[in-house]
Amino acid sequence: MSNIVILTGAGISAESGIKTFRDANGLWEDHRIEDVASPEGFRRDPDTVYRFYNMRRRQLVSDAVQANAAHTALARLQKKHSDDVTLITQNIDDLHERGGSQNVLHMHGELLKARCDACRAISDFRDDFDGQTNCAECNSAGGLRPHIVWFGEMPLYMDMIEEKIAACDVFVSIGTSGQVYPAAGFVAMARHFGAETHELNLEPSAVSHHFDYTDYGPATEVVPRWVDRMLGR
Ligand code: BJW
Repeated sequence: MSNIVILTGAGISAESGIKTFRDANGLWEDHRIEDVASPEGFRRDPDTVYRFYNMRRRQLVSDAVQANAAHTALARLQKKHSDDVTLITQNIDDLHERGGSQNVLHMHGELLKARCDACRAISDFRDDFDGQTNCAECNSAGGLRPHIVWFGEMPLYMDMIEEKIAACDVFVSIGTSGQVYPAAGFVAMARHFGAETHELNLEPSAVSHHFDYTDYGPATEVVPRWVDRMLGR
């Protein structure tokens, strides 16, 4: 029996052409990420926040962005491993799904979805939207916001995530800097419950001391290698 929990971050999508937060120096057009990715920032300047996510959505749906060998390797592990494989991502892109993974837990939300503050409905959106766009469910305008977990908001699926981490034998963290909580605390939780812990990243993360096994390099190299190892166990 070997249940695996995988946590991914921006580094797994870097070689697909999506900039990580650290690559961007935590800045977007001179705005701090905390300012565009927070409820306060949205209240202060909604147009800038809609523009920020519209620009990123356009990039994501363009032909320039495709799943890479790290995404497809994890989908292969999910298909071939005999026990439970839970895939948690902090990423708001859909590259795990495009790489063939199913049941991905997007703990920080999804760029291709919008949420209506008036009726709470969550709907698919591949095009731009803003404060004037009507909700497809209740038809009211002005209530749509990106379906994203901003700073200070509660990440999604936390009950299920904690349950899976408590029951896993192997916890692996891939392409995340370990600077944003609660995700950065998952490794300590997994260790506490007795799991073996693995880190795959370009460089040691802020929480690298919690890992039993580490492999540093580009995700498209280290992830397929790690998947082969897990399947060969
Ligand atoms: C490669 C690579 C390649 C590059 N191959 N690797 C003080 C102390 C502790 C906590 C707090 C605090 N003050 C506030 C908090 C809480 C706050 C927080 O953690 N803040 C920190 C900044 C200090 N967290 C929250 O507010 C969260 N909510 C919360 O805590 O609710 C209360 C709660 C309590 C108890 C339980 C549960 C909840 C919400 C966090 C929301 C984060 N949202 C964002 C933006 C929205 C999405 C978006 O617009 O895209 O999510 S922030 C941003 O950071 C984004 C990411 O998902 C997240 C993590 O970033 P990630 O993925 O690690 O990216 P990078 O860029 O940091 O790192 C990339 C890594 O890849 C690097 O290591 C590279 O080396 C590597 N890499 N190329 C492999 N080719």
